[in-house]
Amino acid sequence: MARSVIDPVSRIEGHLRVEMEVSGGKVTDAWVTGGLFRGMELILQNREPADAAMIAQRICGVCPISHAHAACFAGEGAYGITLENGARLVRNILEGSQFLHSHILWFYNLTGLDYVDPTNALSANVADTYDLANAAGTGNSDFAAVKKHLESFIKNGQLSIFSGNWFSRDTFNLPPELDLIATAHYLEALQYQAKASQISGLLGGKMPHIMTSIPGGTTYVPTVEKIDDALMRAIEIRDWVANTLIPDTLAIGPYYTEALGFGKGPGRYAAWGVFNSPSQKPNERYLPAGVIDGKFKLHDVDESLITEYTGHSYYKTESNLNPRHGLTDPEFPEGGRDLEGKYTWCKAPRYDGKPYEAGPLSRMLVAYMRGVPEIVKLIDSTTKTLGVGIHDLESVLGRIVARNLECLYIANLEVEWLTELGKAAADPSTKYFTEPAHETGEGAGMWEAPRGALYHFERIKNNEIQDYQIIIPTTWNISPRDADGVKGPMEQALIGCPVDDVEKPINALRVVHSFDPCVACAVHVNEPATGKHFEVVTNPWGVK
Ligand code: NFE
Repeated sequence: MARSVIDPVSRIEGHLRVEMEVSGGKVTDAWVTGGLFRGMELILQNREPADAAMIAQRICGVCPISHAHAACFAGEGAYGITLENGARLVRNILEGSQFLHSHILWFYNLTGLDYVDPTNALSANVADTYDLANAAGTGNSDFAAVKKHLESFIKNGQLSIFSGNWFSRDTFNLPPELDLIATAHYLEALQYQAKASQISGLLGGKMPHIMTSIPGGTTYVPTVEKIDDALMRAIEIRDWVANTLIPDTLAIGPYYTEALGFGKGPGRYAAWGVFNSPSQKPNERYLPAGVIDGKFKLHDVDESLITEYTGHSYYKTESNLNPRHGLTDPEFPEGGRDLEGKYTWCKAPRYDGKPYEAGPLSRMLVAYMRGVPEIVKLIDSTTKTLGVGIHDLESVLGRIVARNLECLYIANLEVEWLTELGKAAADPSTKYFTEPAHETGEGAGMWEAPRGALYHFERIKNNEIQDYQIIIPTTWNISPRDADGVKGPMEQALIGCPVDDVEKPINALRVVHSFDPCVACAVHVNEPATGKHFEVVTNPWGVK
């Protein structure tokens, strides 16, 4: 038995520590620790719902739009109103542009380097690289120029993020030509992320942290010129995702089929649904709401079944409260971090008392089981091409396939929504805002961020926030054990993961990155009035 630790996990946002027991070349136990300290919900006390839509976005620079929208939906629930169609479209487009940025970033720049070795690209034959790109149906680049740049980076010792770190050559499987293609597209991906954020900026005023989504609708007034600017970018992104990101996924996947064999989480999937259709019903969203239980049966979402356990987290708060009655009361334990006791700032959300995975795999499986035609087509054709079944997607490679297919689905929709908004903008009867029906009430915004199911709840009195609670996607995935000792989804997914070298647990990193964790989002601690807890967090592991 040996101990393997990844701390900090790099290429994510925030500070995450993964500690594993390894026996016989496999992970036999795992503890996932969120090590970041944050304050948010108390900041929202006594403010207006419109403030929450602005302030809550500051949780994260990667998924601020989802927080704006979940806060808006919570506010609209409290106000007793639903969105006008113009506002529905603007929100879908803003949310879509953020998803596209996030998904492209994740595949190429965050998890890509777990599979692609840019240094190996130096051995590529450029002519063969063009042949391979054409055979794979993926985008051509100036492969000779990229190779030359790589050579000069390496010669000058400037490899930086591309340096091999602790991953030796035998942990990578791609031929040099495919490494060169993927490295060229790594660089191209940066431009397409920028285009996606430009769409967010055009409709949202700026990015990150948009200015135009407020409870009741949007303050954005569509004009033909701005919609054309956004549409041009959306078409470029759609074409690049279809003709580069998807063929790259299908070209790289077969070299890592072993990643189909590990990384399964709890086998339960939750999605609150995202991108409203005209009905605005969660089950009819473009990515609908639903939960899949341990027997792979689909159910409607029941908010009352959500609870948060805190026995292994740095809180005094009572356990198993529904977030409508949730409290957050941080307390770092005297003895420091303890794997038998409290070992993370992350609470343990449970649905019907059980851990559930959140994220694109959950959304795509729910959409598939709800029979969304485009999703059924995408999943069936991809599993056929890869020669796998639907349950093989419950794996590391499955999460990659699910996120990238979802990226294509959203890229197509983004173009459709912008085209629709262009028509709506030309119609003077289109409405973008609804006044509150009342100013005392409560509402939950159950929505999705790129990383999964997102929940904001607020209770207001005379337009003033009395209570606010947030449960964020990564909190579901990196949650610790619960009262029954049942591990969180990422902890479960790590069990059985092959680790040949405890000092270089590349497959464990692949598991972790497959969830695209964001600890800035996941860990939420209310700042106590005294500020006392800042002292303890300077030494969060209790290291002497
Ligand atoms: Ni900081 Fe976030 C997303 C949210 S965390 S990125 O997506 O909410 O899971």
